Amino acid sequence: MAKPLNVGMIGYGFMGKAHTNAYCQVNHFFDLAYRPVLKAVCARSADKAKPFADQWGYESVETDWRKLIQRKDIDLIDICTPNNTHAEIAIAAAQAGKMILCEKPLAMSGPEGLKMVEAVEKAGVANMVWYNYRRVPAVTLAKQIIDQGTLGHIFHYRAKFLQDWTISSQVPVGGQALWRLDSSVAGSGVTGDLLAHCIDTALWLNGPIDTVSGMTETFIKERPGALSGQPEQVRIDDASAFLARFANGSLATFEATRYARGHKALYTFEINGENGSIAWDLHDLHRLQFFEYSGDGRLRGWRSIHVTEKEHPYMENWWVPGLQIGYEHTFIHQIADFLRGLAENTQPEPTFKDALKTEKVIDAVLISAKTGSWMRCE
Ligand code: SOE
Repeated sequence: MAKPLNVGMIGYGFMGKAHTNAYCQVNHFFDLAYRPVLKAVCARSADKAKPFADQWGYESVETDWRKLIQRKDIDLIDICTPNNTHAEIAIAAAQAGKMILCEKPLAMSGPEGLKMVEAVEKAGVANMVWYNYRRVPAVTLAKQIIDQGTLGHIFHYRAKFLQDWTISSQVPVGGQALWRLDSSVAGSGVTGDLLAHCIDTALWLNGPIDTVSGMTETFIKERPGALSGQPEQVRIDDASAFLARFANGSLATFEATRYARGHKALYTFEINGENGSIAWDLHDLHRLQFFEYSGDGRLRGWRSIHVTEKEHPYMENWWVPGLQIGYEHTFIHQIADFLRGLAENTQPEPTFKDALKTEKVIDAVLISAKTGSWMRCE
């Protein structure tokens, strides 16, 4: 019988659902020593938290996160709140001795992220950041292929995350739904929101980034304020692109925008090595494109691997070969790995310390975009 692990979730939005769904599903599909129990959900307004608790099966509701983290019956705090609240909550939760799962990006900046890393390390509590795309089976397969050296020396890394939901100048800034457009809450725009994913995956697949040269743009400089009703200045970056040099010598380009008409969440990456290449696309997430330069030249070509076989990462826990899984499963995989780590006394990645590396790249990109200089990521 799996041991209960009592979860206190702070926040109830899009990520609150994705994480809660993972807690509900994980023990049905993975054989684990721990079982998440939905103890409490916390939101400032009980009117919002109560229906969420009822719908998802949380046993109780809190309206003050400080009270939640002091509760003796809570083992793990899951932070699903906007970016500007992550640090304060995580540091207090670590001091209260709770395990912490935190939504991405870790923090508003590298220095803030460092304080979070110090707090969890001092408290010795298990911690992880929800960079969920690492746990798409096709992306994990890419990691396995790279780690076994199949691509040989890596020359290029190319990543994009394209959306189109802020093209209208009437999309307001701020408030509950649109905090991502408010720099005081989000920190940055697409750099911290979308490029954070691309950077996390890239650091995982291709190692550290040494230097970056970035550019950002805010296309719509004033928007209606969701709360004030008045025009407000927009301070986030709407689009962001940077060049990078990895420590392994490879050259990279990264791009993210919310102004790529026609694209909703087109996260793609491609890696080119001396013996092969890999490409992946979130809109077709169960496929990995793979080119291997070997064998009979007449038969060489890109293959599209349908990542649904029992041999593929995570897939033996799901349906029969050929049947796909999707976005929500990446969160289930992440919590499965976390629970396995608890049982085995290992710390699955990305930890706060891993996610801090992404913050440092983000900071360097934003400074570079302001100064026009190449920046080191340290
Ligand atoms: C933004 O639209 C967003 O929801 C990000 O915040 C998520 O992290 C990304 O996975 C999908 O897009």
